[in-house]
Amino acid sequence: MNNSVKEKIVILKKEEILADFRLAHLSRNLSIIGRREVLSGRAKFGIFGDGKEIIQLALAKQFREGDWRSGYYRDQTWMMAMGLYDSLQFFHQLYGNTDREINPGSGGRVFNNHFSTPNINKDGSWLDLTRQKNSSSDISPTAGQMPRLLGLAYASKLFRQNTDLHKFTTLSVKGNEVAFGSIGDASTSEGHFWETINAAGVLQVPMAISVYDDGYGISVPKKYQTTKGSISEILKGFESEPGKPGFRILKGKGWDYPGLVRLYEEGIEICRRDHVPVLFHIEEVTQPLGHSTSGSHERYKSEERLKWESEYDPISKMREWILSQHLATAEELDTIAAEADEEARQSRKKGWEMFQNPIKVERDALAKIINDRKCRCAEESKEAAVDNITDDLLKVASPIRKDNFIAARKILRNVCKSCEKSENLKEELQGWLKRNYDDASFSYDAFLYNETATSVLNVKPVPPVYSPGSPEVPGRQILRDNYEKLFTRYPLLVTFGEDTGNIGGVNQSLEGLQKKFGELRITDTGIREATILGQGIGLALRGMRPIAEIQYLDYLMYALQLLSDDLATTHYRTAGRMVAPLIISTRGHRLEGIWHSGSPMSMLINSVRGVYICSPRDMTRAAGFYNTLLEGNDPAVVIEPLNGYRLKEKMPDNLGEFKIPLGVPEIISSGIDITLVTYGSTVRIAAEAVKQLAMHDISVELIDVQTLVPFDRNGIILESLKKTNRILFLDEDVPGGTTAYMMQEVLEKQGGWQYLDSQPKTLTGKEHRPAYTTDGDYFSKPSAEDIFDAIYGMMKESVPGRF
Ligand SMILES: Cc1ncc(C[n+]2csc(CCOP(=O)(O)OP(=O)(O)O)c2C)c(N)n1
Ligand SMILES: [Mg+2]
Repeated sequence: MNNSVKEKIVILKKEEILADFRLAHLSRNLSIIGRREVLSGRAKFGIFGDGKEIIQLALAKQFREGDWRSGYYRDQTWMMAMGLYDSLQFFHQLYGNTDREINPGSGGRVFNNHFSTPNINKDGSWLDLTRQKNSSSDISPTAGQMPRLLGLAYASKLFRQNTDLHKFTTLSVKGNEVAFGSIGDASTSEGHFWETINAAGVLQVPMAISVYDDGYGISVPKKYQTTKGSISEILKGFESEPGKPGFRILKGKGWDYPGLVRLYEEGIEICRRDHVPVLFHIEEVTQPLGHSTSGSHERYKSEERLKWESEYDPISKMREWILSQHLATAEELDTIAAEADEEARQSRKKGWEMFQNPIKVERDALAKIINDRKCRCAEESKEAAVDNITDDLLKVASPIRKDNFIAARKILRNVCKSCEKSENLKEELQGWLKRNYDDASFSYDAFLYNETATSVLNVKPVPPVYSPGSPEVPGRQILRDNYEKLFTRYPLLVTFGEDTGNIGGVNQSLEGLQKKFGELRITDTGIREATILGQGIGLALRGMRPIAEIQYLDYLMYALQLLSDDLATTHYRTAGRMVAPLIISTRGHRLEGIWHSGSPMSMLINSVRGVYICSPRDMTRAAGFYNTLLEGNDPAVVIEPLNGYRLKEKMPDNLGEFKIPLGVPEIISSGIDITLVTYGSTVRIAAEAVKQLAMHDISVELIDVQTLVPFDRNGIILESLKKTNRILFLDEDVPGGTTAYMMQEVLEKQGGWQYLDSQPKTLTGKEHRPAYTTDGDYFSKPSAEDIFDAIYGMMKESVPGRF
């Protein structure tokens, strides 16, 4: 140990050391009590930070206001040491308390030890992120925190190196913020870890990642996880060398309090100052309570290992060290530990009461309605049922809301129809149900999308404007010239992806813009879709306006897991306290061959609810969506139609200003015989078919839905169906895919079934992906002839005399 640091700790920070000792004890006790709460049935599941306490005390000392965390479920001590979490909140999380005022990280939406801090106020405006310690919102999939961590760190690089951003003083102080990450040893086996490490080395960002190496991933030991059994050993090739920037790799021991304090002080200073990524490999870490409440580690750890873990328990080791340094007596430490234990016990009691009381109030209000009822039903069996259900409910010792609702709904079924007075009871019960359902809906359903004034759904539409001389240009030029306006208007806007920078995109939609706006704004990346997405998420959380480019829709699958698990749930899982307004720009639908012609839209819409899905039919519409999205704070995917870059469109006069609203279909051609509903590239093919059908006296109303999520917010398709009474849903997805989704929206949700005179139909791509060449496309995806035949057939069936 370095003497000066030792002295600094011993002489300057005695109180701090003892406070750390107290916190370590408190945290450990919370873990112990938390586990008990699950085993006794009061809480559902628990995963805790035992064994990792000391590392996190050292980590927290280096974490400043403005810094960011992207970690995992072991970080309770760290969060407490930063003042972002306390013993009472520990129990709110454990019981799943849905009150977001007292359980602010998630409002009970994720299980315990998944943390977050808000980045917006309740009105949707941005918080001053430089005046708070920030934690992004944790997710359970192992290593899922890594790609986002890259983005959080990358933001610092942009805020430092792009001096135009220095004025955004509530987002960053010239990029001096470190992005801290944590991960377990076993999770370093995941692809996300490696992709992130490589990208961080390439980008040279202030990312400080700690690997807590406790030797196991649940029951599976390191020898099955990591080559040579050591992550720092195999990462050696990533280490910086003179003239070859890479990583700084530091090693520490999970029980060595003074050593860890010094290690983090040294490592974070370099990381912050030089923007070098640093990896802390913390070995000799224990897990005294086992992985989680779902099992016990005695089943898979050897006697020797268990013995070693008990000897090297970090809190015992810290205690030994404090005593050896004569910083406190054994009695003093016992008193501190006892105090911490008492706090944990009191918090459990209080947390449980705070969880149970509102449920009991809700239950008692129900019981009062029943007990005060005036009517007594003549049907004795019903009368008895009402009483029995109520009695049973009151007997439940630790009720949850579900118990209350089951009882209320069953009682309602037994309210006698014949008894006039019973109407009162019925009304009162229905009132109780409505009130509490509204409340439950806020607790469990709200905030899938931004509901504040900054929702993109509030952005005022502006149509594209044309003048007589407006030229016809290839679609890509509209995107390019529109981007030019956007990059001028929004200094926080950046875009990055494969081939995005130097050549201006594979389809030249950013041609020449890197030269004009610089490499920090229009940037090439490696081939790494998952971390391109993570880079975007991290930037968006920090208040930047990223457009992450995924080169082709088919390759979005590499990023789909994070799109679904992380981005799509960010707002929801933070109970509306965090936004990540990331725009993902990709291109899809028709081209040639299995991996470039895909249109897996149902895969997308079904896995990323929480992210808007725009499917423009041309580049004017695509540009219009970017213009709209940049005015709001929601994440969205925009799928540019791959075959549209060279097709000519009229250049709007008001580039950068026209805004296409989300969820508002456009009627492309009006007609009276049948409604044809589609989106994206098939709009053009459908328009061709509509012309051909007109020559055979069939009048088709062609509707482009424009965005799949949200879908037709004003019921435009329903109005069309009321007129035509026939409908065909068309796309390039698989049978039963997005056409089935659109059909459900129109027939079931909008109530369109009432207006049908013919069987509603779908026309889709085949189940397989199209074979290579134009003929592959023709025989696998709907053509104008297929559409013609489908509609002609429907018309003939319903009006045989006419055809
Ligand atoms: C993608 C994914 N696969 C599997 C799991 C189940 N799982 C949860 S924790 C865990 C082990 C993680 O071990 P490690 O990274 O060493 O962290 P530790 O729990 O030991 O701190 C596993 C396999 C998961 N959450 N996510
Ligand atoms: Mg582990």
